[in-house]
Amino acid sequence: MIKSVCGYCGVGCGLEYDESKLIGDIAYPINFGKVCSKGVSELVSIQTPNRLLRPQMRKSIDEPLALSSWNETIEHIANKIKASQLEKIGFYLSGQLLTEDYYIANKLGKGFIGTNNVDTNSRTCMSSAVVAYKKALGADFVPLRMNDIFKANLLILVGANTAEAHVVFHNQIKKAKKEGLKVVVIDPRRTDTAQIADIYIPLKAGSDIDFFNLISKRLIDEELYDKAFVEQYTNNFELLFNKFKRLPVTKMLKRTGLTQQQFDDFFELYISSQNVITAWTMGLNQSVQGVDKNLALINTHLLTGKIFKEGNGPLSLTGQPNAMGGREVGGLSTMLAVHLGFDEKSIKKVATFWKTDKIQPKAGLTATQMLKGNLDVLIICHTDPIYHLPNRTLNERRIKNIGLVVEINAYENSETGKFAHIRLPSAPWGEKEGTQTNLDRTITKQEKLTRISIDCKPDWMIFQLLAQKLGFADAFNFANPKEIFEEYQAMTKLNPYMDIHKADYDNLSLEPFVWGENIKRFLTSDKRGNLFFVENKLLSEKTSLQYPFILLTGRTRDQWHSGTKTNLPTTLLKFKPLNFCEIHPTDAKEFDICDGDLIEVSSIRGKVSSYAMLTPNIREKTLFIPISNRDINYVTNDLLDMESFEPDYNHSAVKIKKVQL
Ligand SMILES: Nc1nc2c(c(=O)[nH]1)N[C@H]1C(S)=C(S)[C@@H](COP(=O)(O)OP(=O)(O)OC[C@H]3O[C@@H](n4cnc5c(=O)[nH]c(N)nc54)[C@H](O)[C@@H]3O)O[C@H]1N2
Ligand SMILES: Nc1nc2c(c(=O)[nH]1)N[C@H]1C(S)=C(S)[C@@H](COP(=O)(O)OP(=O)(O)OC[C@H]3O[C@@H](n4cnc5c(=O)[nH]c(N)nc54)[C@H](O)[C@@H]3O)O[C@H]1N2
Ligand code: SF4
Ligand SMILES: [Mo]
Repeated sequence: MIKSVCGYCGVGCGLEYDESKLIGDIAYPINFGKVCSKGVSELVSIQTPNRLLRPQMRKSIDEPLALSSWNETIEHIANKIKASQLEKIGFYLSGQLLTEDYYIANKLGKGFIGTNNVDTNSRTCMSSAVVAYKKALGADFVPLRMNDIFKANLLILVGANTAEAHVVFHNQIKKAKKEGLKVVVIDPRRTDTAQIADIYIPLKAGSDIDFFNLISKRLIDEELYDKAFVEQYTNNFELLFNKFKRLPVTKMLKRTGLTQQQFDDFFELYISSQNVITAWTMGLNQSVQGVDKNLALINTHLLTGKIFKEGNGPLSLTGQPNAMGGREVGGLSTMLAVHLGFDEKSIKKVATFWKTDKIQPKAGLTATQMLKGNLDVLIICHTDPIYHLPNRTLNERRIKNIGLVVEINAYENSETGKFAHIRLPSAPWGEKEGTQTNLDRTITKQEKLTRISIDCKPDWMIFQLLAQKLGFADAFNFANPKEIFEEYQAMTKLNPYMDIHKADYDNLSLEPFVWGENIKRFLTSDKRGNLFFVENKLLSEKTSLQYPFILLTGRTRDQWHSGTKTNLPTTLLKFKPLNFCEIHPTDAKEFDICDGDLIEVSSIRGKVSSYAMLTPNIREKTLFIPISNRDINYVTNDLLDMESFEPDYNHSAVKIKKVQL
């Protein structure tokens, strides 16, 4: 029997593999034997006909791909890199990579090639939370754990559909409810998650800042905030106090679409709850004001002092299995490594550790800027930017301007593959080993369960081959993931609060390691949390007579994003439909649309086909299409938050029409 962990979502459930069967690990401290449909079927996808099994190359994307050898292909990439200017080389990584893959790619890009254009799909996912945690708490640090819900009295889930996106955590919420936890769900859709809520708040999309400011204002006006905590541990209270005096309360409430009674009912529960956790995901992060939304939420915890205490705090629910590990290693172009930035002191520390003088002193391009960067070489690994970036038509045009597009993937049916000059086959979950950090700082280990298919290689090895070909063999001579992890562990010592060096690689699959458990204070230089005054600036795309609906996008329980692994003919999955458009019956009637009708939803940028799903569970003039519809991003807008550079996926103005058959 081999113990491993699931490689899908940020919960990070423990699995046991026995005689080719996967089951939940009862002894594992995160899931205690529970798993969801995706976890148990991890192995099914290894054996699909969609696997990418050999390196392939072509001169132009108009030609078919031809088989090539590893040596020839890696040499071709290395030559292109050598002939390029540093700022014209980019690495587009993924929160689904293992820590060791991430470490090598970051070390190669930022440390040895000398380009800081090393970023990840996490930019589209939780970069708003990263920036907000840093601004408010002083570091990108999740100050509580999932199991704190068993110590809390109230859990507020805002813009998070745990029933579909963090399934096993959702089961735990249900369990905690039996022990007295109250749950509030804030979402423009009455989701499956909302079905378990004590109070469901049908907020209008895009009005979360108003909602959290209403809470903070009321706390201040009625002197219900924690004065001693605010005085001793926070900055900027005076500013907040003065600004809040002039807030247009009636207008704000109107923007949320809630009645005074709805807000008052919530506030009564809120203020009578001793221990409060607020958890959020894409409903807040993916926004042109994603950082501000996070800050408005964190303000409520700083004002009430409900942070760094058992059962309290702002809990960002990271989506991908190792987005956290990526953040720690330095997988974002806006940081260097181990949470260090591009200041002179940090660069010196990292350069000395890596024994290099190539590190550039400024942040690189973000994932959301990479395709328009006129790059010579873009290496894309474990992610599908053409599928996932907003305003797809534009991206399809832009990617064609890149001299060499290299895609490293374990499956051949991605959307980006259509634009790649080189495709390299990697070994997926089950064929490789390495570590990942789940959403609450728990470092776990995936184990190799079967042999590697034909010509595939683990991602770290592909980056190492390239590094060696580029002449950096001395710095890239790792024999296995354990050696990489141990070098990374030594590196974490450069950052005093990172105690990852205490973990034991060999023991991780039996006993995961939780880093940062002793951090019970703000990590700012003055050890105080920062309050920020933020306002809803209404910067998202606005509806009009021509485009009268707001389109929301998000997850379905049994599908993993583009579905290269989960949307398979042979799969055990697909319990839930994958292409539907939730629409309120009143709106459907206006457009003469019946349940199941084929419809077309379009924005000024493009269109997508879907099937109408009539439901009173969505607000009027709001639509929802899941991202299991691969064409979704032809429609979405490409506005970005100017601090986190995260897209505004949930607020596109669209129109709808029935397709006449
Ligand atoms: N089954 C499955 N699970 C997954 C994934 C998957 O592909 N499939 N992906 C993983 C990843 S990478 C991520 S990031 C997470 C995402 O996890 P979640 O963010 O929980 O999932 P989503 O469905 O994207 O969106 C959450 C909710 O935000 C709501 N929302 C939209 N706009 C607003 C708004 O303005 N305000 C508020 N309050 N709510 C709003 C939507 O209606 C939706 O119900 O899921 C992870 N888990
Ligand atoms: N409209 C809209 N767009 C969104 C979102 C949204 O909510 N709405 N959410 C955004 C978010 S939060 C996210 S995280 C992104 C997700 O977007 P993507 O990261 O593009 O989605 P995936 O389908 O998970 O892509 C992972 C790729 O890795 C490949 N792969 C699987 N295993 C391996 C392996 O071991 N090695 C390698 N090299 N490749 C492998 C898979 O075949 C797949 O092509 O989408 C973003 N885009
Ligand atoms: S909840 Fe997440 S980590 Fe757990 S089995 Fe499901 S997909 Fe895997
Ligand atoms: Mo994500």
